[in-house]
Amino acid sequence: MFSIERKDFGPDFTFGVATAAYQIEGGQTDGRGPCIWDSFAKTPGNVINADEGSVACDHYNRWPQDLDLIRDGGFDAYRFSFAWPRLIPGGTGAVNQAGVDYYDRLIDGMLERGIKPYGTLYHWDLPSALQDQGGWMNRDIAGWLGDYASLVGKKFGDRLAATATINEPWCVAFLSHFLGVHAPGYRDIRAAARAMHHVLFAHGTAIDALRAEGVKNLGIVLNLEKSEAATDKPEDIAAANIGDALFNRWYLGGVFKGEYPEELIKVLGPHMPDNWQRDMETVSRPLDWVGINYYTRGLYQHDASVNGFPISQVKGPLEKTESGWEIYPKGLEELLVRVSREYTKLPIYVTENGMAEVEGDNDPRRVSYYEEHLKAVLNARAQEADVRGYFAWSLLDNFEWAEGYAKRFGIVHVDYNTQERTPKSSYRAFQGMLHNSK
Ligand code: IFM
Repeated sequence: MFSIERKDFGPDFTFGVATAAYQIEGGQTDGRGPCIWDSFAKTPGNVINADEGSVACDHYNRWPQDLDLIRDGGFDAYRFSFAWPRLIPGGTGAVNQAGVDYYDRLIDGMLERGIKPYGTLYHWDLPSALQDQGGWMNRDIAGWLGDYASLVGKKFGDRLAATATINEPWCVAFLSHFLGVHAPGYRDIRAAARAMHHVLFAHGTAIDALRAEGVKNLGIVLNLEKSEAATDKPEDIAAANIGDALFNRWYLGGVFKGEYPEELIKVLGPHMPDNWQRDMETVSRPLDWVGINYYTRGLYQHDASVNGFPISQVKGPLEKTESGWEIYPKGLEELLVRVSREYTKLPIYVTENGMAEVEGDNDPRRVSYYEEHLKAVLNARAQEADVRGYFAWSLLDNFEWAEGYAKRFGIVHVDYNTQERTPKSSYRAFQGMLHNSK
């Protein structure tokens, strides 16, 4: 049980759970096209245990049961993502009616259960046909995403409570094109510079497309970390500042100020697309809300052996989750306050927060993780950060990208042999809080 109560957050605060299409849907049938994660996962060495998403949690077929879990947990909202390759299998052009029908059923299923649909256009499942043309490295991605956004707007926009363009642009760009950890697995500064810009340019283009379709309540979901120096040496403080620029300020500055950190442009400038400056107005299109995904902090030290950005991360001393990430709720409080003081007065939603834990349905550490982070949200609100909602990551244990099914983030356990769902103590803690004070 949580010691905090729903009423501590005020009557209009939204509590939800979040998932993403590739991580739970499976259902790679009915006309769904291939995406970059299908081939990345099939390439030896990219994903632990050679896991992949063809079945995942079979949410494509089991969604009614999963929506019942959301309703019975007392949650107000469900943050899900549309699979671009399910709706437009080739990335552009022909629409897959079976995909449209699926999201119709899913969204109507939410509305029938009194759950608000929070949709995300892009949570990493880029159609392979677009990767064949350079994917996020190609400026045309803005038009491709814009056309896909129009389709989503036309078909579903009237029923969505909120719509986000991109989930975690840092992961789409840097993690996937510089660090090579996620699909398409590039480790190349030119690829990264292009993806870092195009992902935000495409976001702004998609906002325009959604608005043109009359879709309301639009935002983007940024993953932010609390970047800190490993010591108080000036060079480590400088390293933390570069880490902060790469992880946080590129995206916050781009979206809310139409500018990128100068220290990064010095390094990335030669690799940036021509005339990128002309896109900054689109990059910084006005939004209606911003989503922040928070998990941990980054601890940095100066590292002269690293090309480009002379920094590396060190392992911190705090208690860690099963992903090896330090548990640091204070970082969430500070980031929420920082975003609201330095970047925007828009409503903020914590669109993801949670932890990987060992398998089992008794997860007291996760209960306390959630409790401490919910308190951090309350502390941030007390400092005037306008936080309007909180989404737990995740409803279900699911495909954790390069970590496969080994890392379990769900508040509901999934037995991948039988697809049986079992609520964990963390689910019961939310249920207790949300039902008792509704
Ligand atoms: O599973 C991911 C999710 O897809 C994006 N945000 C972080 C989660 C945990 O790593």
